[in-house]
Amino acid sequence: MPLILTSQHAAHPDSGQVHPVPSEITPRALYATRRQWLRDAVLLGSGGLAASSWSGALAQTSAPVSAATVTRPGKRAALPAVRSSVPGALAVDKLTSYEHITTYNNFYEFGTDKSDPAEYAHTLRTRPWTLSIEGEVGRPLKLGLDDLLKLGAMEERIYRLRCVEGWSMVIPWVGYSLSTLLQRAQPTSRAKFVEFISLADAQQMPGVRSSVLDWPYVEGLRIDEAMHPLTLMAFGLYGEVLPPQNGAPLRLVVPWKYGFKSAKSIVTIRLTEKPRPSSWMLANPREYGYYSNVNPTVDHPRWSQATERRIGEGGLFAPRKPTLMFNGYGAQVAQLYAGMDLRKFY
Ligand SMILES: Nc1nc2c(c(=O)[nH]1)N[C@H]1C(S)=C(S)[C@@H](COP(=O)(O)O)O[C@H]1N2
Ligand SMILES: [Mo]
Repeated sequence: MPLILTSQHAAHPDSGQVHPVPSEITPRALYATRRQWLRDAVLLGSGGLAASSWSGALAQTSAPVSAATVTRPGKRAALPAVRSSVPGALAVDKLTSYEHITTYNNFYEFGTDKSDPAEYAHTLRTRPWTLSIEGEVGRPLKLGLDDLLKLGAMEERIYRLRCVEGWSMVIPWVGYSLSTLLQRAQPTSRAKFVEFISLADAQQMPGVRSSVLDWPYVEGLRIDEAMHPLTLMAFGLYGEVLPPQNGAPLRLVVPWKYGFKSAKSIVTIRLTEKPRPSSWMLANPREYGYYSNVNPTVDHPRWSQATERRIGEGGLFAPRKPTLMFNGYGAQVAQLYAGMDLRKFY
């Protein structure tokens, strides 16, 4: 039943409403269904079904169940969302647990151990927060967090995340397409690339005092990659606002690229005519490229990329999963790279 839920407001991404708004043209029956589903989601969400019931629920229904229904009970502010209708946005893989997603992190601004962000990121102040959209835009913007939260209809997206280090997770994000945000700033015809710059404040981020990377953390996409509907501006996960260790209050998620492309705690988005090298390219150009599309046939200089370890599924000796080209999103994104040698343009 709920599959039709988001198609309508996907057509109105700038409705300015966090909650979906019924359009006048929605047939009454569909609208009723939509409202009922939202009520169910809210009820189940506050009831706090355990994440482990996810696979069971999947087995019983033909359509994937909203992760809003597996929201953790009130640990952080709820961020209501409807399931995305963007093709490929709802992976049916078993969800990684909230515990794993929020305790096994890469966020070097808080240290380089996987457990450092969960331990230290509580010092991140996420309010007030201002995002600046600048560069090759007709309308430069400075947006506060409350404006950002209202700017697009919140969708749930279930994405695989593949880290270049060879592990992966399945994360139910909440957010809206980055294109919704970029369109607001009216990119000029010279806007060919988009740069994402994370906060770098040594007062709040102890890792910024180390020279492991050149701060601030900078990542980039080609404009067509940035405008692709799968490219997500995420504000939450598991139906709640992002915890700091996952990049609160807003972070990028580009599911077909290695995880490091998905910059956390973003303060500036700059549209440019020329690409700027990312922090990882500057740190080690031999190991990290600009595109960094997930590609099982192109090995990292120090390890194979053919397989991955799904965090939380079995111990160290559990069989590794084969890594999929474009992390399994090829049907949606392969055409962005038509004619390019993906071994060369890593
Ligand atoms: N600012 C910033 N963004 C970052 C990182 C980082 O160290 N700093 N690490 C990246 C890497 S390597 C990965 S795999 C993902 C991890 O996201 P997660 O901790 O939410 O799973 O964030 C990416 N974004
Ligand atoms: Mo990563």
